[in-house]
Amino acid sequence: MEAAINTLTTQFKSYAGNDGSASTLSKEEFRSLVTSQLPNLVKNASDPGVIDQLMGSLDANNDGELTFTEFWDLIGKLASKEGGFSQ
Ligand SMILES: [Ca+2]
Ligand SMILES: [Ca+2]
Repeated sequence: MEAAINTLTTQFKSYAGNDGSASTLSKEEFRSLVTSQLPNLVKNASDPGVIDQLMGSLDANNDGELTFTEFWDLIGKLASKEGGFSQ
């Protein structure tokens, strides 16, 4: 689990650092992360509408950027689904 946490935080920082705030994901950074890191778990990630909707559902404070905590909600949901856990 420590390795998984390390991967998640390292990858988040790597994508978040591409533009604007280095600690949050813009929509473009989010799209880039999802299409390259979660291509099988997020269906139709290349569809801009899918990314818009997903970003909107995760962006709790509606500032157009995802903090790690906001992004984490997606990981929790995907992991629960993958593991067959009820949500
Ligand atoms: Ca950023
Ligand atoms: Ca936000």
